[in-house]
Amino acid sequence: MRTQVAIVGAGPSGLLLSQILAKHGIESVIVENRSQDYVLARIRAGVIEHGAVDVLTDYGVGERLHREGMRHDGVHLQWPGERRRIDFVESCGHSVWVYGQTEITKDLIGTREAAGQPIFWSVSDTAIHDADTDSPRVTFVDADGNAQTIEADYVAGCDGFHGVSRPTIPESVRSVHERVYPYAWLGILAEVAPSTDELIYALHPDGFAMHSMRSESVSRLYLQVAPDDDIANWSDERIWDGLSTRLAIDGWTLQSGPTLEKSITPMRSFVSAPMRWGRLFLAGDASHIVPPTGAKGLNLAIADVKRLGTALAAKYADGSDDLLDRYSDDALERVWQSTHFSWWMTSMLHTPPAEDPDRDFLLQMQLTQLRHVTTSKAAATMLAENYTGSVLPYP
Ligand code: FAS
Ligand code: PHB
Repeated sequence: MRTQVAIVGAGPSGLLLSQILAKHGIESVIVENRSQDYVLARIRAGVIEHGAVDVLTDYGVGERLHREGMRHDGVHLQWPGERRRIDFVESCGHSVWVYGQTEITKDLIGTREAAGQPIFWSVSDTAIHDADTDSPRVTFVDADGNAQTIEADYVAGCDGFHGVSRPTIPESVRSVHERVYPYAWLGILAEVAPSTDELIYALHPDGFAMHSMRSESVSRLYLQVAPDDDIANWSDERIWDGLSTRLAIDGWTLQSGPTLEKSITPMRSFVSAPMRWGRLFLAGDASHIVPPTGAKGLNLAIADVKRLGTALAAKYADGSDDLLDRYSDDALERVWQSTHFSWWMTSMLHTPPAEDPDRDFLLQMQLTQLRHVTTSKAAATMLAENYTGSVLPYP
């Protein structure tokens, strides 16, 4: 088969790219190695930058977000004995929205399927060929076991951290920067009304904790755990005890409820450059990973595909290569800004492991940082601009 853009991966970046391209009259075919049900069941991001909300709205997949999502104008930062609020609107004039990545994926799949978008689910043996020529190809085995080939003008690698796209770029061309953190996140989805109006990020000697949400009846909460910990060690009772202790503050009570999902996610910062090789363009987690503390992963993926979609549209419209040639450098500017912010939030809010010789000194630095960012207008504005995504203009 032949198309204009072959997209590997039906996560938020692959699906949104196909939607953006379609709005510009550009055809694409998506191949995904998981089933549709598996992709729809994944619990991931929850905080959406205002610029990302504008992209989803402008490309016709924002209606339910505006109807069911929650606009948050601030965030709570906490340490033992203190909970203080940072007002985003007062600090930088922008807000964020809380709306599950699961819902965004549902909206995108619904919209693409209604538009007749070819998506091959449950494929295997995906491979990208001749990306450094004018006629790249993607080969795969479809769900029925048939070998298939897509000939395309361009290939978009939207297949996440463990995909085949990034390794298609020769190692001699790639430069990788990585930090693996000495802790992980245990996340739960719980059927209980949130006990807070806005997110709470808490530093505690026992470890970081966070209270987020998905709706007025579903909460999302996280605990810092050891990177090699096993979810089997964490009964629901132990999880709620940990959350109550770490989020405790006078005059406030955490409501607990039935756990719908629980899992442990490792934490790393990872950037692979360049994000383009010949006619292969990487977007989202295929090229970069941030620890979720800054709520940046999904937002970066959306910014990447807005930028890539616009560049491809310009190429097909008037033959100009300018935006395509600038794609990697321009995208990496936002990637590094978000990578720095996510590392800074993670370092400020997570308790160093017991074996760290500098633990006590680092904790004093973190407490000092938290006091500063919640009292200094300049420091609060720095956090607000980065958290809302207004620190850099959206592509
Ligand atoms: P994805 O990984 O979502 O999608 C890639 C797709 O490619 C997958 O469907 C995969 O199955 C498919 N694929 C892989 N290999 C393939 C192959 N060989 N052939 C075909 N298909 C293939 N980000 C935030 O902004 N805010 C948050 O609050 C937040 N919380 C998170 C919590 C958790 C637990 C996790 C894991 C991540 C979180 N993130 C968060 C980051 C997350 O949202 C990612 O950044 C986002 O899913 C990136 O989207 P994609 O680039 O589309 O990659
Ligand atoms: C979430 O709601 O899942 C969430 C929110 C903020 C983060 C990470 C995850 O920083």
